[in-house]
Amino acid sequence: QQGNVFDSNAMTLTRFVLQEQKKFKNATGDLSQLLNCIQTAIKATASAVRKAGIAKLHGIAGDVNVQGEEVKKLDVLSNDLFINMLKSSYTTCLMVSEENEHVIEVETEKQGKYIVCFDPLDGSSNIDCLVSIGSIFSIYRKKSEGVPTVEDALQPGNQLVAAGYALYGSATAIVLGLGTSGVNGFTYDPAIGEFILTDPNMRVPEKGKIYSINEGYASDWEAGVFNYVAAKKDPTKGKPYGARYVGSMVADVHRTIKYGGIFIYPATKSAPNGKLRLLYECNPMAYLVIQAGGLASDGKISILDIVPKKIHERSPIFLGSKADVEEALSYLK
Ligand code: P6P
Repeated sequence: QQGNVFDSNAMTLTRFVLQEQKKFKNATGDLSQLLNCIQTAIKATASAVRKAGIAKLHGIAGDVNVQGEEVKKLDVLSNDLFINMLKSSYTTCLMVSEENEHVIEVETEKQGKYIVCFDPLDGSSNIDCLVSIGSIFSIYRKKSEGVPTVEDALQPGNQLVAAGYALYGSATAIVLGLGTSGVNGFTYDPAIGEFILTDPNMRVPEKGKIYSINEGYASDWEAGVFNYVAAKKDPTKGKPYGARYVGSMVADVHRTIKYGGIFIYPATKSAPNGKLRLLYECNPMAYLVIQAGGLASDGKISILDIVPKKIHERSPIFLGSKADVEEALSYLK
C-alpha cells in the first residue's frame, strides 16, 4: 500500500468492533455501542489535549480530587466527556472514575447492563510539560439483580468483558482487548477522524531488555525489589538492562507491550499497597498484557485474581514480559 493512496477499505475501530460482534450470534450490539461512545470520548479528549496550551486548558482548575491531587482543567473535561458519552450510550448502569470519590449511578431510563471503571486522563501530572498521557477503561457485566450498587463494581479483573487504553503520545492510539480476539492497536488518522488498525494481534515479547520503575524511591523498596533492580544493572549477572520511566502509566505500559521488559510500581514503606489503582489502572493493563502473552502480578498473585474491597484501592504491580516478571517475582520473599 503506497503511503499517499487513500485506503477505501480501511479497517477502522468502529468496523473492527462490529466485525467482532458478528462472531456472537446472540450479541445485542450493546458492547459495540458502548465502545463507540468511549471512542467519541477519546477523540474529544485527544482534541483537547492537543490544543490544551492554546485553549488555556493547562494549569490548575483549582479543585482537589479524591486523591488529594490538584485537578487540572483537562482532567475535569475528560472526566465529563467519559461520563456524558457513557451515560448517553444507554449501555451502562454504574461507573467508577478516578476523579469521583463515589460510584456514578446512571438514571434508570438510561441504564444498560455494563459497568465501566475508568481513569479519564492518567498521568495528569505530566500534562503541562507535554509528556504523553492516556485514558484507561475496563468493562464488566452487571452480575447481580436489582438496583446497581457499589458491590457491582467490586469484581476481580478475571471477570472483565473488555479493557483498553488511549495513548495521547506522538500519535494518538487505542489498544483494545475484547477477550475474543487478542489485543489490537489502532492509530488515529486525523484526516478522516477514525482509528485505523495498525497493530493486529499484539504480543508482548517473551523477554525484554528494559526495566521501568521510579528509582527515586529505591530507599523505600522492599529488599527483593531492590535486589532485582540491582541485578538488572549488574554486568556480572548478564548484559545490563536499559532503564526507561516516563512516569505516565499508559506510556510505560504501551512501551512494555511493544518492546518487552518489565514495568514495576511496587509497595513502599509510605505506600504499602503501591500507588496505582486496582480498578482502573492495574486491572485493565493486566488484562491487556496477559491477553498479549505477558504477566501481571501484585508480587504474590495475578492482578486479575485480586477481589477488590474498595473502588479506589491500590495494588503493587509487576507487569510485562513473562520471563522478566517471573524473574522479578523470584527475588521477592
Ligand atoms: P510516580 C501518574 O500520576 C501515575 O498515576 C501513573 O500514570 C504513573 O505510572 C505513576 O502515577 C507515576 O508515579 O510516583 O513515579 O510519579
